[in-house]
Amino acid sequence: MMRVLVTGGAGFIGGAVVRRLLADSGTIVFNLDKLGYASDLTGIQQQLVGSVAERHVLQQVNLVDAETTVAAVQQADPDLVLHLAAESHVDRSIAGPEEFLASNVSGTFNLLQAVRKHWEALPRERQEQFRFHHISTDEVFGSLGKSGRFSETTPYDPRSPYSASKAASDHFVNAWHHTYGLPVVLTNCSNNYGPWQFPEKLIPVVILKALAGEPIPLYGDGANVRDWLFVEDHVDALLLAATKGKLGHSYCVGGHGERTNKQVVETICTVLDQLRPQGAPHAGLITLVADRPGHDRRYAINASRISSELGWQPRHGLEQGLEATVRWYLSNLDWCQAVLQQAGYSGGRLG
Ligand code: NAD
Ligand code: TDX
Repeated sequence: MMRVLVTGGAGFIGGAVVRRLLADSGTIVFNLDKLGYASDLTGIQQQLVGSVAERHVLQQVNLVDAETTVAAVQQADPDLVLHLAAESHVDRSIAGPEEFLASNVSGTFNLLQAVRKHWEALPRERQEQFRFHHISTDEVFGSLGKSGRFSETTPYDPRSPYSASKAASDHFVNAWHHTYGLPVVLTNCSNNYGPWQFPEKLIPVVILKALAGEPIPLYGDGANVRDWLFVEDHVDALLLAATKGKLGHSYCVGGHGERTNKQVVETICTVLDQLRPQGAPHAGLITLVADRPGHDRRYAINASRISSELGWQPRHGLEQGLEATVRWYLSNLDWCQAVLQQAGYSGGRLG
């Protein structure tokens, strides 16, 4: 049975990866996570029925602690590592950048050292099959003007504490490949959305504010552009890249889902008008608020490498994915309240 170590498996995307691995394959999953404010295991626990439970091992570990990280990697004894653990919210990185340096840079460094030690000690056959997949973001490439798209050859130009920390982690991963021969693959993905996303990111914030009849905060002029990808489509890409991607290569992943924030927010409001009519259109709640400092204007991805080399395509269009997401949140409002309460976050402006 293949042994897979997923870091950040109690988070939004890592959780989707863990659920897919448990559902689709004969893998044993070691789920390493510090169990921070954005972590929640409800979706995974719903799946731990019968023998599936034996294929999920939770390791509560903070990657900032080098010794515990080494021990966790040794216990997992992995054939494949999917590294998703990171502080992920740009607004929080503006308010408190230290945690991003610690988790995203030192945490990745500690994991690389622990994984290298493990990989170097593997018997030859397992060593040749072993892979380390680092999950990164399109934000490392900076901000686009009106035209053009990011690709694997775009120079790095991170502009927020979050993206600077992710860029640094990408460089460490590449250095461990070039210097020590560690077999790595990287992916740089655009904005994800879908079920189980902690309600601090744009899409769940908009849904919850609209349902509460509260102002929906749109930063700046609302014309910033993101390239939205449904989280399950990202999982497809990650598992392909992790298992079939060329070693030492990176792959850009995007949803062909470029929209302004205003368009996204208005679409959610229209879906809510149909599913939860409240007398007046929800769009009346949209309120322009002070811009995010250093707010990147536009992200867009050219995903032709992963598409031509690995045959990946997103399966969900944005409008379809957004409607499914709104329906999911409407059915899981208790979960939203529970995770917000546990995190001690009341939905106010961050950053
Ligand atoms: P998330 O915040 O929902 O989850 C991250 C998880 O990592 C959390 O459970 C957290 O506890 C864990 N973690 C953080 N620091 C840790 C540490 N020091 N030790 C152990 N665990 C730690 O984030 P997400 O949206 O699921 O993002 C996952 C990864 O994907 C991140 O690396 C992020 O940079 C990347 N990414 C996210 C998006 C997106 O749109 N959400 C897009 C592209 C790339
Ligand atoms: O209340 C809001 N109002 C608003 O206008 C929030 C929370 C956000 N925004 C804007 C800022 C961005 O232009 O919406 C856009 C999306 O914001 P976020 O959901 O915070 O995502 P973003 O900053 O684009 O980063 C996300 O995508 C790339 C993830 O959080 C990162 O982890 C990932 O790397």
